Amino acid sequence: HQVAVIGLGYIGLPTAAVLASHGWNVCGVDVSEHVVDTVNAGKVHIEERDLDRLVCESIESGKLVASTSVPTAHFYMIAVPTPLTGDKEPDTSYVEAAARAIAPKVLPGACVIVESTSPVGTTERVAQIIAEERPDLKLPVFGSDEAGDIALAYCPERVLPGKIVRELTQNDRVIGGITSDCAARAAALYSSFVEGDCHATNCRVAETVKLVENSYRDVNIAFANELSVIADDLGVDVWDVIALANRHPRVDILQPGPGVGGHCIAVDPWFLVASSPKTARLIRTAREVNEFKAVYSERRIRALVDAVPDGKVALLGLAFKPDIDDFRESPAMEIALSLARTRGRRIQVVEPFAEQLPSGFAGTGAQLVSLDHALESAEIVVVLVDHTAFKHLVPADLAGKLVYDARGMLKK
Ligand code: SAJ
Repeated sequence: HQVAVIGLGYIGLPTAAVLASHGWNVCGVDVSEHVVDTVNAGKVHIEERDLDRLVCESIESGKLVASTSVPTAHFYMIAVPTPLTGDKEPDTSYVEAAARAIAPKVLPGACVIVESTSPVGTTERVAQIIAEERPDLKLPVFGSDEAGDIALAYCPERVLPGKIVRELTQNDRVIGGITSDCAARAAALYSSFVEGDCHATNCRVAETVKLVENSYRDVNIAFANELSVIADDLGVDVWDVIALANRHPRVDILQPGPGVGGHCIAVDPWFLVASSPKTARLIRTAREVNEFKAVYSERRIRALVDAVPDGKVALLGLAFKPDIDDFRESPAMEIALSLARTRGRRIQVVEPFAEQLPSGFAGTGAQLVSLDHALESAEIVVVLVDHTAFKHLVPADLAGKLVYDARGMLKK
């Protein structure tokens, strides 16, 4: 049986490789020739634990091939980006383009699955696009039990960057069909490689579930971030407050940081806000609180930087979270860049996951240095990311220096 995975990014490529390793004949499709050539050479264009080995094995076994054109397949899986527009509205143009690319190839009996995080109603929109392009096919209709010629379902990805390959098979999945028959047909694909449970529902519920999961995390992180600002006002230690509050059996507060990064938690809540702007008040406010935390952290750091004229400033970490080499959508990176632009010659970045400073730092005078070098020369030390490589540091290592620890790493 043939599966076409449209989009070979952080979700599509691992999913294609996992499907191939479970015996499916997989064609991974991407608009980028560079991506297609890289994958066909058995290599990866993204960093993710265990992914290189899995892709290499799948290509060598002949179960995975990559192409720039969509083949005819039994299952189509859409895993393309759904970014935010400048007005904080979801941009579904890549999903719609994927639907248009699939439409000419799809045969009766096929199943089209959307995995991309999407506003509610997107799976039905994909069905509508295919219906427009293929008047010969009968499409399933939401709310009706009549079978269509093809099945359509929404099955959101839930994997954590850094643990994608493991979580792809181990997490439970939610499978939302346009009809219950559609959900059952999509479940046949997922149950072949998912060790967690597959929960069937309708596509609108499944679309909402994905947005709710990431909004839930964003709201909870916002609570921690707001607490950290309140604690500063009150002159109490937020890490002590959270650790002790969490000794209550029904309290489980997350960790404050320099803001929320990544491609999902800081984006998906806006999809809910856009769909229900008057009612999604807490979710909108949480986004604003988390965005403010980055501004607030930078303000605090600048106060230290300005307190020691000419002192070197060590910035520990650029990644959007610990032990990952992804610097995109990272509050640590934004803060570091902003400081480098104005205090460049004083800035020393320590980032074990970077071989050189990202291009944005060019011409600022900022340097990438080792942790030891930074500790020797810097008078101000800022922890932006609690990478494992920094965790052996104890307050005594920083004696005599001004310290801002956005992650509470030294405390823990
Ligand atoms: N963060 C904090 N404090 C915390 C936890 C996280 O400041 O206590 C920050 C991190 O430093 C990072 C950001 O939040 O900047 C997001 O990190 P994360 O580990 O919470 O999440 P992601 O973006 O790596 O992955 C999330 C996951 N969603 C949930 O946990 C609900 C993952 O399961 C999703 O598949 C992924 O989004 C996605 O693709 O939607």
